[in-house]
Amino acid sequence: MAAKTVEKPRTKTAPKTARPPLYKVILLNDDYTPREFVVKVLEAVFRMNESQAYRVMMTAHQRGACVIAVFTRDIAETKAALVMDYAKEHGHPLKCTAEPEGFGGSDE
Ligand code: TYC
Repeated sequence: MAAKTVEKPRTKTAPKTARPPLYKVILLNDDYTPREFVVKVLEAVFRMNESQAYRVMMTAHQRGACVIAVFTRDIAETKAALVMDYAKEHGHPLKCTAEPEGFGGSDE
């Protein structure tokens, strides 16, 4: 009987490409910034439609804060700064921060 060469099954391993850490952009509530202004800023900076922006604004209004979206660090920080600059220009104390995602999460 002819010898058979047994081929080792090749297990395909997906190349591991490191993903950049993500940052949450968080909208904070305050007692002074008008609701309509918050909605306008969210529409402009995060390209939300009015109902999406309204929902995010109301969540921050009722719970104190709301995660608007998640981006890489540069984009998150730039968008948070845009929100604050725009608010400042209009004399509103609106606050928006960028913070690393995942700390304290249960599924890491
Ligand atoms: N609380 C504000 C008001 O009653 C509205 C507001 C909502 C402000 C969300 C900030 O992130 C905010 N006028």
